[in-house]
Order: sequence, then C-alpha cells, then structure tokens
Amino acid sequence: MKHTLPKLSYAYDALEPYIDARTMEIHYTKHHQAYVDKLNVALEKHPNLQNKNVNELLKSLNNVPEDIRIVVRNHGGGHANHSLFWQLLKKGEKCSGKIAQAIDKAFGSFEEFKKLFSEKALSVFGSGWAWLVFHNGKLEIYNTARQDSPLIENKIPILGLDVWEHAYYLKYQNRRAEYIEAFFNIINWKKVNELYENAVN
Ligand code: MN3
Repeated sequence: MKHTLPKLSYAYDALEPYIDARTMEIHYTKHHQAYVDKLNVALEKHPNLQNKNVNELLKSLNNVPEDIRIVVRNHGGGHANHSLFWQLLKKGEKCSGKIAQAIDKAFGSFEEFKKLFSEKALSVFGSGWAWLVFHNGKLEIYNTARQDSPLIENKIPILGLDVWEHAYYLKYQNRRAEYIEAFFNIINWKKVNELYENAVN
C-alpha cells in the first residue's frame, strides 16, 4: 500500500486573496507530492512498514529502522504535516466551541493567543512550523524545525502553520509577518475544534 496525496476538498483559488492559487497548486502538487514519493521510495526497503499510516510511523519513530529513520522523519513528517495543514484552511470560520474556551483559559484571550502564536511563527529561523498542540493535558504553542511533526514528541497537533518560504514567497516574498496575519483569516476553526475535542477525549 503506497502513500498517496490526499484529495483537496477545495479549489486552488479557494483561499484567495490570503493564499494565492498558484502557491496552493505548487505547494500541493509539487512539494507535498515530493514528500509522499520520497517516503514511498524509503519504505520499499521495509515492506513490513508499508501498511502503517504515516502518523503511526512518526509516533514510534525510534522503532523505524535506522537506515530510513531520517527519511521518514523528514518526508513522512512532510506528508503528515501537509495532510493536516490542508484541512486546517477555510475562509470565513470563527473560533468557537470548546477550543475557543480552552484558548481563553490557556492564554487569557483570543487576541493574546494570536499574538503568541504569531510571534512563534515569526521566530522560526529558516524552515519550519508553528503549532498549537495538546500535550500533558494542556494547550501549548511551539515550533518545529524542518518537517518535524509534533507526533514525534507525542504532542497532538491542533493547529499548524507552515512557515517554509515555499508556503508564501510568491505572494509575500520576505514578508512572513503579512502571511501570518493573513493565515488568521483562513483557519478552519470547525476542524481545529474537532481535533481539540478528539485530543482531550
Ligand atoms: Mn510546505
């Protein structure tokens, strides 16, 4: 069973003007596809791992054979992170439900959460991700470098933002802060709330 690119549930231009159609198309069909392809090539050497889903591989990365561990970390991580990221994007949703209450409780207010998350995303040096995760019974904001998935550290991703330049450079060039601000207009809070409810249960 080979890993495949998950189907996008919206058109490339669905997130305009916040994320442009050309960036979405290249990001999904080129970058994400490359992570999937390289993961599949690595797993050809270990057919016994081919039936595991990518999240399971990442959660038990230390059990992955050493000769492919770094490939699974980078390209498996890339596949898992992007598969989640596409689902986290939608225009016109408001932060509500249990996740809204949990954010207020953890960070004081939504505005404070937005500020902390944005600062974290801005502070990633080079390529990486900003995350809101559920870990040890609470919400945390943190970064990972490259394509490291929070799952490697047993943290459950609730919200993630890709801050690799490939995610924003065509439209925003070096203006990462503008891209981060734009992201707050296209968060699929219904999905984020669902992930949060699954994490706490
Ligand atoms: Mn990316």
